[in-house]
This record gives sequence, C-alpha cells and structure tokens, in this order.
Amino acid sequence: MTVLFAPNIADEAAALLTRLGVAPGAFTGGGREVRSPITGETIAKVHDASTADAAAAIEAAHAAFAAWRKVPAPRRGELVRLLGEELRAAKADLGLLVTLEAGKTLSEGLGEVQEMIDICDYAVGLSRQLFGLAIATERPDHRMMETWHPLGVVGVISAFNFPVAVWSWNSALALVCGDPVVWKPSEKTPLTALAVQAIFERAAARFGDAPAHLSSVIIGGREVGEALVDHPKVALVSATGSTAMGRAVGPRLAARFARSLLELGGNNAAVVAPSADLDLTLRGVAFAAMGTAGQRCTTLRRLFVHESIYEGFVAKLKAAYASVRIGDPRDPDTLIGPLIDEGSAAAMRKALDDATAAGGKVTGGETVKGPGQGVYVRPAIVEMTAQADVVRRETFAPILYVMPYSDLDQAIALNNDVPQGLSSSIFTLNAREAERFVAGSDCGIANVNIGPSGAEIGGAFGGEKETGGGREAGSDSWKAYMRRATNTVNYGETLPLAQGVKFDI
Ligand code: UN1
Repeated sequence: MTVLFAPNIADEAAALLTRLGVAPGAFTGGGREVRSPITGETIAKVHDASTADAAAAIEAAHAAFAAWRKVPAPRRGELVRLLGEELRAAKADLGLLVTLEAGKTLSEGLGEVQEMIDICDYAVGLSRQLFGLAIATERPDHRMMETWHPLGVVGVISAFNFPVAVWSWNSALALVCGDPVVWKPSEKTPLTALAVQAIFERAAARFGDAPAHLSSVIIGGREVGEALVDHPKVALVSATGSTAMGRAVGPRLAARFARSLLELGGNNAAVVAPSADLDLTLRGVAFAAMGTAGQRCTTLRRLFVHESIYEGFVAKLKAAYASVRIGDPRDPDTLIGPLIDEGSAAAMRKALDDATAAGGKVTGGETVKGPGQGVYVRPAIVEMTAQADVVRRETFAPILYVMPYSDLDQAIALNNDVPQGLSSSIFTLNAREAERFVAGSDCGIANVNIGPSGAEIGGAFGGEKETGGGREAGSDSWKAYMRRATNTVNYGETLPLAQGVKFDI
C-alpha cells in the first residue's frame, strides 16, 4: 500500500506547531537543529536557553510557588482538569507531532497523549485525596496526625522516547500537590515540549488566576540540566533516562540534600512457562519487544522460554519478526518506525557483534531502507545459551535475547541477575507459577500474561537497583511531590512528655 504524506515534514511540523499555538519564532532561526527520525531531515531550529535563562526560570517558578501553595488543592485540580480538556482537543495534532519528532507510530503517538489525558483525570481526583493519617498517641488529651504540604519547585528531565507523557506524569501530580514545574526535555525532542507548553498556557488562561510561571520549558543541553540539578530552589528533580545520566544526577542532588526521583535503565525479562497460552504470549512478546522499535525503558529485552516448548515457540517468534512491517510511522500499516538516530543503530550493531562473539545466534537486525535518511532496522532475535555480559546491559534498540530454562527458580534467578530492575512478566496458566514469579521478581513491575511494557498510569511506575528506585504516576507516588509534616496537638491542660520523661521546672 502506498500512502501519501505531506511532501515535506518540516512544513507538516510547522503547521502542527502553529495549530497547537506555538509562535513561529520559537521553532525557526535558533541554533539547535531538530531532526525528524522519519527521514533524518532538519525540521526546525529552536533556541537554546542559557544557564542564566534556566536560573531565571527557576526563580520565577519559585515566586509562583509562594502563591500556588496557598491555593486549595481541589482548586489546583481545576487547572489540571482544564489541562486535560486542552489535551483532548489537541490530541490528534500533538500525537502526530510526537510521531514526526520521536518517530513512534501514529497509534503510539496518540497513545502517549492519551496517557497524558489519563494522568490529568487521575490527578483531578487526587486533588481531593491528598490525605494523611491520624495516629494513636501515647499522651492523654493529644492528637497526632500527619499532614501533606506543597514541596517546592519540581525539575523534570525527560527522554526522547516518551517526549510528552513523562512530563505529564510528573506535572499533573506536582501541580495538584502545589508545586510549579520547570522542564528540561530531551535535546532530541524540543518541539513537542514547546507544544505542550502552549497547551498548558491555554489551560492556565482559562483557569484565570493561576500565578505566572507555574510551568516552563528550558531547552538546551547538559549545562541546562545541570543548572536545574544544582539550583538550591529546586526541591525535587524527577529524571528519566539512562543509568549513566542517573549516576551523574543522583549524587549531585544528594550532595545538596535535594530529592531525586529516578527512572533509569531497564533490562526487562519475560518467562514463557510450559502451560502458557502461546498465541496470547506471541502477541504479548511481539508488542513488548518490537513496539516503539525497542525504545521503551520497559521494552522486553530478555526472554526465558521453557525448554519443553522452546523450539516451537522460537520458530513462531522468528516468523512474526520476519513479517512485521517496518517503515514510515505515519502509515497506519507500519508497526516498527525508525530508530531515533544513527547512534542507536551503531549501539545495536555493536551489541549484535558482542552477542555473536559470546556465542549468540542472530536472526534479523539488518538495515531496512525507509524514507529519506531515516534509520530503520529489522528487530533482532538473538538465541543465547547463557546470560552473557551483553545481555546484562541495556541496549536501547530492538534486540530480544532468547534463552531456554528448565525450572522456574532458575528462570526467576536469571530474571533478577542483571543490574537493572524495572519490569518483568511471566506467561503461564499455572497459578502457583504466576504467584511464585510475582513474589520472586526483584523488579518494580511484575506482570502475569501481559508483557513488561505498556503500563497504565494508575499504578506506581518505576523500578529498583540501577533503575533508580523512583516511582511516578499512580498509587501513592504523589507523596514524592509533597512535604510530610507530623503534627502533635495538645488539647489538655498539662504537658505530659513522651517516653515518660520528667522535666518539672
Ligand atoms: C519509558 O519508556 O520511559 O509502561 C516509559 C510503558 C509506558 C511508559 C514507558 N507506559 O511502557
């Protein structure tokens, strides 16, 4: 099928940005070239913020904090409700812009905007549920409780692969919690950030009396990120990206006793047990391993298949890998879009070479001709006999290492025997196996009969070990964006001291 697209992606992006409310001066004439991975062509030139600009944005956000923290939380929720409405109105345009700038299929670009809408809805409800506990006190005529208060300016550092959703998981929560947000998007995806900022500003204008600078974007490289990490008026930095980035950011925040919320590398595994529903498993594995061209932090990278079903299942998997349509992500028939850039392809080639040297048998992985200079590859399956070093490191590309296992405890040990701990899953119809896996996996996410990727916003999202330990989105993740105060109130006429201490003057 031949699908005709706008002949020039730069024009298409400019039209979308203009419709989304971004002034043309913001994406033309700047010093930073933005390329579309679809064809590799330059589609915009944005302006970098200086470190002085970053400091000014943080000071302005800090001034906004003084006013915003006093606004009742349910009223703060109203701003996020309006943001959700504006995102609904902008969904088609923003979803396509995600596709043009990050290279995801249109269905995934739209899905990412849907995730933003979902977290807004979630945060609106949360704005009436920021509650603490009443705690039994040992003293008569006393009451002890905990209350939750706005924390301060939240810095968000996000990656190219979820260029807008990660901002929303943090910002929807931060805003209802009373915190302004300063966002440093990936250098590779500033256009979608500019669009989200314009959408936010429309919501703030409808809200009416929101303080200025509740949300701002600073575009730039490492220096701008460092400005955010080092500024004493940034109370929390939520950073999504590689473990290397987290190693740089985490200790710097710790050095000034600021909070960090880290969502770093993953090296996610799935176990296919003998009783698994193999049709369902095949679809689950295919989406988790190949979706987003293997560029999700939750992408399935390691597959342990029980030896009794190994050969048949791996043959089916290879057939699925050979058949997926790779190409322009705007084409509705495409399942696999481009890699973000040539650097990713080089990392993939290196990993496949290392895997071959370690005895692995590679199927797929070759370059595929796509539009223009875009970097397209066929996802690779690599059959390994052991979990070599290359398997234990995260390569942000569509490579699935497949290994047989003989007993579930061995598979669980292999699942855990990597430095990362984000997501994991088991395919089985055996309840004992499922429960043993869920209890035994050391990851932040452990699923049954679905792959490790594609989490909903209602759960806490994040993982352990080199994944960084942070949790975003649902459950009680909001607590990271607030200051907890324990309050003891004496409504009696004497002053009993805790632990029976006497101090009579
Ligand atoms: C990421 O790749 O940084 O669970 C996040 C998922 C998505 C989020 C991925 N909801 O795959």
